[in-house]
Amino acid sequence: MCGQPEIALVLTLVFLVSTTYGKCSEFTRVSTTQPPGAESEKIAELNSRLSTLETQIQKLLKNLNTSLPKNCIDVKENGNHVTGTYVIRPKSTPFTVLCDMNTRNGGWVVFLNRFEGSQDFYLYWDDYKNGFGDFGGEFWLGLDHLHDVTGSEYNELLVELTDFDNKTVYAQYHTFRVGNEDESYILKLLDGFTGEAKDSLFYQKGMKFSTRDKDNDNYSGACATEYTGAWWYNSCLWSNLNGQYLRGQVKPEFNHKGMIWSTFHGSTYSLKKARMMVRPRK
Ligand SMILES: [Ca+2]
Repeated sequence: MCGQPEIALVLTLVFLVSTTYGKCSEFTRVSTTQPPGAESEKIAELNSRLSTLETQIQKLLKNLNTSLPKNCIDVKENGNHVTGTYVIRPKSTPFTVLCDMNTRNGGWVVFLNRFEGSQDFYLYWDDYKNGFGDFGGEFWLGLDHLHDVTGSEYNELLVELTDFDNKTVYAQYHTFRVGNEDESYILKLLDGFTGEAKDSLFYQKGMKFSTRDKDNDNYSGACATEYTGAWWYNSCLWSNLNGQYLRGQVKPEFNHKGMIWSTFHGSTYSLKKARMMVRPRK
């Protein structure tokens, strides 16, 4: 992972400093009972070494922060071509993401991954804000991180969908941006659609995010509870990729409640796999 050599070097320097501090304090204790002389020269030498080490640590920490990649494209351009978890820093705070380095030339931050139904997705605002699941299985990255990733540079969105015949289709958007929590993570930008999955997000464009405990939709009722998901509901939906994992064709009473993308198998077919991912636009 990028940055590990620097982290190791910092840790080594921290160890050296702590050792030096230890010597200093030990020596200070001795010097209180002995007259000054060669010992004071030793203290001055140690202080000088300590000062040099502190300067080096500050420099390394500064380099460590500025050298972190901002996104998975940067990770890839740093020579990491393997899909996996990496630390990125799109804004002020670094965090870990899963980078897909294979699909459509790679460099994608994956923010939704579902493929088996083991993870419960009918969760609450704070869960969707902070993220849940794990990168080795099914997960939602979290809306704060999604805002950080999409909040400044122009990003494209890729939606990958697979049915129970293992047919995979894509919906790709040239522009995608999600607002911050004060804006209820509004689906702020969504343009430039292409793909054989057809567009089932257009109806959600400009909508705020809603969860079972926070109704921000345009419907008199609450879409999130009525359709058992969490999404940028309008009044209510053409897609519901955080809906229930219902495995293929569902009974009419589960219409719109599954993991659906209406323009691919309609609203009564719950998909096998769904992934959503973003990367900066070239
Ligand atoms: Ca409502």
